[in-house]
Amino acid sequence: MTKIKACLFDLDGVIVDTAKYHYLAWRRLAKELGFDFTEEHNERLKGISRMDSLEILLEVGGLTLDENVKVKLAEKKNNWYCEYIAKMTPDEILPGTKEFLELLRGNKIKIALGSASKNSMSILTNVGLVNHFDAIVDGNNITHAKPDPQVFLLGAKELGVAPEECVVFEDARAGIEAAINAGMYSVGIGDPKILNKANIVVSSLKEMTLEKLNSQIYCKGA
Ligand code: B16
Ligand code: MG
Repeated sequence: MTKIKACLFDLDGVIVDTAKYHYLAWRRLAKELGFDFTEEHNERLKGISRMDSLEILLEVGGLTLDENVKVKLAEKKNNWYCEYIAKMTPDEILPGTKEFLELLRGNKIKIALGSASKNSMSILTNVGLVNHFDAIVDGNNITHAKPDPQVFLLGAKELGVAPEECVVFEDARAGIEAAINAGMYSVGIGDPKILNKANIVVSSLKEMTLEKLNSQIYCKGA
């Protein structure tokens, strides 16, 4: 039977809800460019890198722009986003997260972050969670975006744990696919219809227990 030795967490949508700040900043950019960007459009950006998100936004607005202009627009959006996240406090940690991280640490299970964001350090610092992680891998360390497994494989490597002993916690379909591609187990946080490839789906980390972590679900074929 497989014993889980490490847990890897996505950031946006799992630890904190920064999607709302991404949305405010992208909508502000769209407005400046002369079109509307709805919350429905924003759903398409979850878990996607900053430049890929900009491509989707420009597609929504029907705009084709030069690469150097795109880089400046992404920078502008990021500056606004950084202003929003600078005001984040520990109150914004999603329900059950801190308790679950502490439960894992108390049971000697290693913890890593595996996020596409290049702003993860500021976010974790502002909400007071940096010291809860044994390794932090984010958009600054990777060249391939989810569903590529790079971010999670690097996390497992930094922790010194084999992929088959790891569980990934993710809110995005691309993130669950990245976990599968890494040969890891996965827990979806959110809608079971969207996250149907995960081993199990819960509505928040408040529902997670050690029993669920080591349950039969993870031991299929092990
Ligand atoms: P940044 P995750 C992702 O974080 C977000 O879900 C996605 O919306 C964002 O575009 C991406 O990070 C890049 O973020 O602009 O801060 O580098 O879900 O992988 O933790
Ligand atoms: Mg996410």
